[in-house]
Formats: sequence, structure tokens, C-alpha cells
Amino acid sequence: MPDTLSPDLLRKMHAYWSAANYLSVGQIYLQENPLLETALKPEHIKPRLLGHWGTTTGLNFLYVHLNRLIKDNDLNMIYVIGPGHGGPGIVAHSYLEGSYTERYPAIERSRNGLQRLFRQFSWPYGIPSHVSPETPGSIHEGGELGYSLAHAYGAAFDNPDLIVSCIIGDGEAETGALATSWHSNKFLNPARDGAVLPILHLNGFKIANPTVLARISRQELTELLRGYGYDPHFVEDDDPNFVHQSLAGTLDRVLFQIRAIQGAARAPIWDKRLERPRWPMIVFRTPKGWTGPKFVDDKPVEGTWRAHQVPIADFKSPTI
Ligand SMILES: Cc1ncc(C[n+]2csc(CCOP(=O)(O)OP(=O)(O)O)c2C)c(N)n1
Ligand SMILES: [Mg+2]
Repeated sequence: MPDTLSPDLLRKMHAYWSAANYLSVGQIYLQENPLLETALKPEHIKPRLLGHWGTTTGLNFLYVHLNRLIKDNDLNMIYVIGPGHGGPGIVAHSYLEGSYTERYPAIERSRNGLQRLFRQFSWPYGIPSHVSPETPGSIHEGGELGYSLAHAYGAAFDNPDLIVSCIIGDGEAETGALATSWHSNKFLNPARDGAVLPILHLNGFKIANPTVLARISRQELTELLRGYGYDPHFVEDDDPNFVHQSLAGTLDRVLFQIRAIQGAARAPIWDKRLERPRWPMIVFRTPKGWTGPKFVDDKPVEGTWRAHQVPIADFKSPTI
């Protein structure tokens, strides 16, 4: 099958993802030297480190790809994320897009602005480490995991032109609220309502533990999701180049499926069959803390529970 992304677009999207990831790490760690123009010193690092790296790079990846889909197809789409603790990533995108500076002119698009952007994160009188009302474009802050999918369906009802992409953490998926929200597809009318595209972020862990959905076989997970009434598409690997093409192709296919379901339901035919459609969804299986340090003090970090918050936390006794 031919690649969905041209080499030039792939390069640009990868660069955008890398920039968003850099801005995310910078917010978590740096109080000085935002462009790393001089060698990193302990005093450049914030004294109290707080933030969530583990979920952020995956969320950043999905954000860039959904933007490509929106631009290519002129979509009306919103982005609902269960793991709102990936706050630095969303702030990074808002800054890259220019909205952050438009709303907060002191956070300029310059070295000084970057320093302020980094410093304010998780800082007294600054901004919280989660997506919050201060984040441009944010319409609701959660905190308690479990409600992303219910909100996504709520946004889609009676909104026929809207597609709601909804990122669900695999830990979040273990909450009662989320586990029942899968069934909301039974209430979605493809003629009158918009669409919801659930994306299960299967990064394997929730804080310090593995997740159930990452420990069952792929067949069992497929059967579970089909049992909820979905058609799951798997995008999985740790090689960004492969995942870029795989996700881009998958997003094109699920959009085609959504449009086919809606097109059939909205066609002006008096005797159309009233069968409940099987809506597409995506299982996005990439490592927790993707692109971060593989090992710290001889212990594996990328792809493990250790990547959940700050992957390197102890700068008082560096071993390298
Ligand atoms: C109901 C609820 N329980 C516990 C927490 C604390 N908490 C914050 S992040 C997190 C792990 C989330 O794991 P997952 O959904 O897999 O997101 P990931 O960071 O792995 O992308 C937990 C348990 C919470 N916010 N809400
Ligand atoms: Mg997880």
C-alpha cells in the first residue's frame, strides 16, 4: 500500500511533534536556559519537579495527526483527552500555533517568552500541570479520570457536523464511568448526531501499575471492543516513522468509514434500513514516555511505569 504521507509532510509532522515534545520537557524541567544555548547546569532545572511526561508524547503525536486530518478534509473536530495530566503537551501546541501568545502577550514567541512559558508551569502563581481553564481553547477541566468518552458523546449529540476525537487512557478505561461509556454508541443517531472517534491510548501503565487492557491478548481486546459495538483499528509500534504512516493511513480509513455511515443514514431514501452502525475506533499502542530516556541509573524508563511523571527526578546525586 502506498504511504499516506509524502516524505516532505512526514518530515514536517515529525519536526512539529519533536518541537511539541521539546516544549513539554522544557515546561517540566527548565527555569533557565530554555533553548539550551549553554551547557545544562543544575541551577537551570526547577527545584520542585512536577508534571507528567509519560502520556504527553503520545498525546502530542495524536494531536499533530488529527490536525493533518482536519486540514486535509476541512473537518469540524474537537479533541477530548481523558489523560488531562498531559497538560504540558496541550500548552505546547497552543504556543506553537500562536494562540498562547495571542491570549498571553507576555509569553512571546522569543527566547524570553519561552523562558516564561517554561517557568510558569507547575509554579506558584503560574499554571497547573493539567489542562486547565487557562489553556486557550480548553472548554472543560476534569481531574477525576473516567469521563472523557461520556463528554465526547455529549458533545456529538445534536451536532451533526462535529467529529469528536476522544483519547482514553488505558488506566482511565478501568474506571467504572469509562467502562460503561463505551455503550453510548447505542444512543448515537448517525443522521442527526455527530460522530465520536474513540482512541484508546494503550501505553501499558497507569501510575505504578500495568493496565488490564494492555495485558490481555490482542484477540481478546478486539473481541471486547467489538462486543461494545466498535470496529477497532490497531496502530502499534515504537518506531515513529512507521507509526506516522500507520496512523495517517488509519485516520484516513476511519474518516471514510464515518462518512459512509453518516452518508447512508442521511440519504433521502424512505426505506433505508435501520441497523445500528459499527463505528470505527483506534487502539494506539505506543510506549509510555515514548522518545524519553531508555534507562536512568540502570533502570528501564521508556515503556515502563517509571515514565509516568518525571523520568529523571534526582539531580542532587547525578551518576553521569
Ligand atoms: C478516578 C481517578 N483515580 C485516580 C486518579 C489519579 N491518576 C492520575 S493519572 C493516573 C493514571 C492514568 O493512567 P492512564 O489513564 O493509563 O493514563 P497515562 O498517563 O498512562 O496515559 C491516575 C490513576 C485520577 N485522576 N482519577
Ligand atoms: Mg496508560
